Amino acid sequence: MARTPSKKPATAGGAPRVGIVMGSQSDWETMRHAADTLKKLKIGHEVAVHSAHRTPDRLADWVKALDQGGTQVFIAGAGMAAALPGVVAAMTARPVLGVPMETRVMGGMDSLLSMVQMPGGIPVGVLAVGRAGAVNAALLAAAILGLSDPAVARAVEKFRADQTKAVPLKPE
Ligand code: RP5
Repeated sequence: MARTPSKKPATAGGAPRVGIVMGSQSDWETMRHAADTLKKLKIGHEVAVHSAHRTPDRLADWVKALDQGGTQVFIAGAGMAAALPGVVAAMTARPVLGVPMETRVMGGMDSLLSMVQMPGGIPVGVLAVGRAGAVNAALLAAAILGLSDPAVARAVEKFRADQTKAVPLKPE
């Protein structure tokens, strides 16, 4: 699993502040936008591929290690049956944000509905299907961290202000 360098310190336990996991290498094209957004905000994070179905034991070891190390938010991207975020949420009480992947058969509606239909008691915050969801999962993770870290809150505010400035008045 690749650790992404960041100027922000890791947690006291040495774990990254945000853990990003995806069910397959094929999800990376979408999930890289979550990692890129955290990088822009200088938030330490770790990226990994673990599948709820294909590598359940490896997934459990990863979630437990990060949870015990103090990782504050998890982002999980998956498609089709899309059990990954729910399984992560079953193993940690930290906030879990889910990103449904676009799929060939149902355009991502399958991933979205699978992900959002969690039984009461084990919440997953589900974002939009695809790239917008990946970006927003990172921004929401940053907003959560920003509640107790003013530097992260300022970084989120700057991101938003820069985004506003970049919207042209007329189409170019
Ligand atoms: C899910 O199945 C993954 O999250 C991925 O979106 C989907 C298809 O996986 P691959 O067959 O492309 O590996 O578990």
